[in-house]
Amino acid sequence: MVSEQRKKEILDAISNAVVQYDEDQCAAWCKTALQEGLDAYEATMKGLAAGMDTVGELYSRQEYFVPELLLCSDALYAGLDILRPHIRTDSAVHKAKLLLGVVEGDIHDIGKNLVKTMFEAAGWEVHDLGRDVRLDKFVEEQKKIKADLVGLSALMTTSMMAIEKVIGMLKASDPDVKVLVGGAPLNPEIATKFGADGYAEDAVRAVQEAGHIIRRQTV
Ligand code: B1M
Repeated sequence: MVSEQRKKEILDAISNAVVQYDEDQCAAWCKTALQEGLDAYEATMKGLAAGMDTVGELYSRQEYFVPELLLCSDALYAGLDILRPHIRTDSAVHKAKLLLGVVEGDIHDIGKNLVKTMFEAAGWEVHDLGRDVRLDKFVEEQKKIKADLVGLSALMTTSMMAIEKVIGMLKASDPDVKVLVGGAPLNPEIATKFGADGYAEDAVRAVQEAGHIIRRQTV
């Protein structure tokens, strides 16, 4: 079993590689994490996602700009490619369908992709519409797929407003549709105000909350 000190060293190295937009180092440290027995999900959240939090702070302080953000994202994805296949699956979870996307006007998809990874790891069938998704596309696809849950993500206060609109459109088309929302500007109060059936602040809680929503529906 790896010591706490070594674990911290590896997680910090993964995080730093994201911040320094070093794809090779990021991939190499993620491989080290697996070789030394770290949990792949913990390495994703406390290494890769933690690095992206620091990047966000640098961006806010105008030390990093959009090109750096993109390079950091590339480094994060290089690491995620290594870790993703090792994120533990929960075969006990009911095989359900999720229709997922980032709403119109918003191209931030790193968080949505982590959410997708966690749902897939938990055994869900995920229909990923991508980012900057036209609002009527969610309604159109939901009619075809009849997913158990629609997941909406928004990362900006501006694009967040589209969530309320699309929930209205989805519920007008099918009053029984269930919607889960998430993304940095949202919180449980806003989610409720927008008419969502659930809110989650991160990818793991999203899967847990999805389970609660589905169970509430079937009892
Ligand atoms: Co931009 N960006 N960005 N950006 N960017 C933010 C969001 C911002 C807060 C930065 C800032 O000003 N401090 C700010 C928004 C301000 C606001 O709210 N109004 C901002 C801005 C302004 C912009 C541009 C307008 C900049 C410009 O062009 N001048 C532009 C937007 C263009 C557009 O969308 N139309 C822009 C562009 C970009 C890049 C393309 C360069 C890049 C995105 C790359 C990509 O996603 N492919 C980028 C990035 C990387 C960021 C920051 C730095 C990091 C976002 C991120 O990936 N976080 C961000 C600052 C920050 O967040 N500190 C910022 C890591 C990720 C793991 O976390 O996405 O929160 P997150 O996801 C979490 C949870 O939120 C949750 O789970 C995830 C995993 O745990 N979650 C869900 C997310 N979706 C969920 C759905 C669920 C449940 C949980 O259920 C369905």
